[in-house]
Amino acid sequence: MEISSFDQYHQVYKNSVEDPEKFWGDLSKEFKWHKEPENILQWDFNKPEVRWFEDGQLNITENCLDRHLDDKGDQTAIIWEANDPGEAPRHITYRELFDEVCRFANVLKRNGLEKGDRVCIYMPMVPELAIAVLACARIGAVHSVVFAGFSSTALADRINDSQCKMLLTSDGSFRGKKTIDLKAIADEGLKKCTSIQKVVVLKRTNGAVHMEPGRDLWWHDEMEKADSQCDAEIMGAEDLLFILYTSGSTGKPKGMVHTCGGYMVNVTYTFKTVFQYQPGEVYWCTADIGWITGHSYIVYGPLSAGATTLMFEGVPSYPDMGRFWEVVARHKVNIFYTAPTAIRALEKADLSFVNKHDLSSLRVLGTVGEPINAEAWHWYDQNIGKGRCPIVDTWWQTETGGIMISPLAGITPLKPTYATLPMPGVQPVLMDENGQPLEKANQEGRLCIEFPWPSMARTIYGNHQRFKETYFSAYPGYYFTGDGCRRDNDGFYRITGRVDDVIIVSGHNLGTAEIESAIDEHQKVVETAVVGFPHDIKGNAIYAYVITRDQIDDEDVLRSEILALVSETIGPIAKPEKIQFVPGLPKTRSGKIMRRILRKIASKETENLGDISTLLDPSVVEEIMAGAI
Ligand code: 7RM
Repeated sequence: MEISSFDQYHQVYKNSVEDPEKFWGDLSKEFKWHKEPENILQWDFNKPEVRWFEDGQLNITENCLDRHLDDKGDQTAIIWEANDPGEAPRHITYRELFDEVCRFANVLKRNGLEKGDRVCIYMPMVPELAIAVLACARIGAVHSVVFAGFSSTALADRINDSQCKMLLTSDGSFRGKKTIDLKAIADEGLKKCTSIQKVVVLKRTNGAVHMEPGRDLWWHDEMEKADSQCDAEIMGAEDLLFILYTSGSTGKPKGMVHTCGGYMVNVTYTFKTVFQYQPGEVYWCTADIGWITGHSYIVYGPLSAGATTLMFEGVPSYPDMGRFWEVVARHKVNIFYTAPTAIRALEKADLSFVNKHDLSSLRVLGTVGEPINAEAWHWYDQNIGKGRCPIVDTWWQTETGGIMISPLAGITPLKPTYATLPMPGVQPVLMDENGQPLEKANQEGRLCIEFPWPSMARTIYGNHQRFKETYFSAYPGYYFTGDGCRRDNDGFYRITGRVDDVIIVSGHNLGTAEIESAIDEHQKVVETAVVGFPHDIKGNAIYAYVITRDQIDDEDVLRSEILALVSETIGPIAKPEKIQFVPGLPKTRSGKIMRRILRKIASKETENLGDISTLLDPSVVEEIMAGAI
């Protein structure tokens, strides 16, 4: 079952798809269950309905905490690195984490929470956020983490959608040079919420906050009163573990529902297998816990695997562009997992920010979140991995819960920009426009999955119909990912981007990612986003927003060089009609470009841009609008 060679991967993969129930059933045996599952899988993609390990009973926190206490009680579970490099890091052992989680679980219980109640968590990246998540899971309350950079409206919408009973937040948060008054934002949001009965507030910045009598409680006061003995609630494998909101194309966020047993088995297995985690290694995923990557690969996967997981409160650019590398050196990080957007931002900075830090501890690098362009891949490989660390380009989604297509570190041959091969148990299919599976090599289509896997989302909270329409209706009998994908001669998969990002120019389908990669090859270009806009003759034309490395002397010269490059690499059909040089792009925190906004600017429909409060930096929108052509 262990995979340590490429041949073994093929063998395990083959077994896993020939008998998925045996494959996942065997994997489930290494966990602590109160009742071991016998009923491995029920499914029907037409309803859709998927149930894994249904008669199994467990608590995921016993797997993340209790079961490590005997042999790893004194091992560091979480290393915490503060926003400010001057503030001392924290090292929390498995035993300490266990105690804190149990105590906070008692706080939740004493304040009236029961199994099945929803809890909204709106907190900075401090260990207490992980503790809050695990404490909810301990008592069977369903957590809904909302990224602490989101606005009061975004917070209120999410609280209301799932009728959360409690909010966990902090007085404020530190992000780079900024201090954010999180509690004030939460209070603003709560004016629109009636379901919240209690708010527990962690002190982080020591800023002045309003405490609503009868509703608001201090975290530290509550913890003082709490006992550190808290038996885990016994959960059915299909009971809800968490809801996580992901933005939908309509603007109304979808509350993706994940359940206990399958999620646990899947994220633990993928964590160990993809990164080839070795006992004692320090693993760092730079994502925020407000994103699925943080849920699966900062908290649940690593802790269930007994790993040491690093949590970072800050941003890559503070106090300077070398912060990530300084943290790698300081904590001797072995495995480093980040997003292409971060790599491209750091690539812009002077190499001295990299080279003054000792990165020799690194063994494996990873990326997630969007297609990585070849240039960023090579920069990461050469300058961070020094040509000796495999890069795992992991493709997956909030909806899939865990990694689906990815190299296994040191095992799968790498091919830049390719997520390579499916994980054992994952059965990808490429579809043509008519819903026919593409069987041959070297074809591009829409990526679907034809068989359930344990960590898949079970529904959209309160809206099963939307779940069915979004994921199971385009290709009946298949899960549709929404991504375009190419499979090459070796059977390797390359994700080409969201299919709703495809631009049809004079009847030709052009993937935005392909055009963007071509433009990014220009040495003066750092990053590009392209969108379509209506054109009288071509139907659509291409509008490119380009970030350059330095100030440009002659924009028109660079424009013609870019056009020549696109012509050469893709063909004249893909040449942008307009090229605008911009200081930044409208991105979500996880690095996804909000093309919806760029499309509106390109087609000069800027009256109603929709909600832009979930952007990393909403101010770039103004700047782009000011320079629009
Ligand atoms: C984990 C996460 C999901 C979407 C997905 C893709 C894109 C993610 C990659 C990728 C190319 C990758 N969850 N995506 N990983 N595209 N290569 N390695 O990102 O729900 O926030 O986003 O992200 O389009 O559908 S997510």
